[in-house]
Amino acid sequence: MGQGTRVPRPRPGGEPAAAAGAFLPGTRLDARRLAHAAMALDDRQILTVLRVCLACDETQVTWEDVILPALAAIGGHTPRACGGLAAEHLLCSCTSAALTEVWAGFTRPGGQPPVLVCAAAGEQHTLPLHALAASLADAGIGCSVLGADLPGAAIQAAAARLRPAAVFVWSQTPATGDPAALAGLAASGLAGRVIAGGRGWRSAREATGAEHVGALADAVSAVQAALARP
Ligand code: B12
Repeated sequence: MGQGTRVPRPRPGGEPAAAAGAFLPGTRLDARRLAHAAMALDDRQILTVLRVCLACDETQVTWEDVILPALAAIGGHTPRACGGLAAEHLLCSCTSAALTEVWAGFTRPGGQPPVLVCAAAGEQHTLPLHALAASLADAGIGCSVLGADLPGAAIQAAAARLRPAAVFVWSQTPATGDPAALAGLAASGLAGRVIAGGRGWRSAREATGAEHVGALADAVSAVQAALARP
């Protein structure tokens, strides 16, 4: 997709509106369909549910109303010995793929400074990065997703090359929420606005020079604010 805000795309496979409407995008029914498809290890069905939801609603709606409940159901309550681990991994890989379809098809508008999105050193939880990148595409903002497990020095090196307006760093658990990495990045002056997201930064909220955001919409707003800064 080119520049400008993202518009809902045609339903995959050109399926009849009535059949696609049975998914009721934006409702908990989609979350249940997603969780059931994951438990059945049915990757086609997982992708279909996700693609229809993402085509009909903004990413934030699909993320919060469909994907997060399904992740909580699969990742939180299913005994891993009963196949839950494979279901969780399949759900994650399909979710990454579907969200990537949204952001990878979007070209950064000419004149927009770079925005970097990555996970902290040791961090393998990357779904929020894809959710943010897709939401930024919805808002007409392009970004580079640097992915999982990025040491502070590597983030700084990327920032030195690209001189982004903002760098978003995700930490899911305290094991990867090292305040020194955030502080070093902010102090380098290379990263523009440093935005920290995820539960892992809970113990690192003070004196890092980073802005902490608690929700997807807040992360999008923080990036927008960074881009609006002269
Ligand atoms: C998917 C998943 C994985 C996948 C990740 C795949 C991927 N590509 O991302 C894999 C299998 C790799 C994985 C690995 C591990 N995981 Co894991 N994982 C999960 C799971 C199911 C979902 C995580 C997720 O993406 N949640 C979505 C996030 C965003 O939800 P949230 O944190 O609730 O979000 C809150 C806010 O952050 C905010 N928010 C929501 N969305 C967004 C988006 C943005 C941009 C922002 C700013 C905010 C925001 O709102 C929410 C409410 O406040 C959770 C359990 C669960 N139900 O959450 C466990 C969980 C996070 N994992 C856990 C663990 C222990 C691990 C492993 C250590 C397991 C192991 N023994 O190997 C490893 C660690 C790997 C590593 N080094 O990072 C624990 C963490 C416990 C802790 N507090 O430390 C959890 C909670 C499971 C559990 N109950 O024990 N995991």
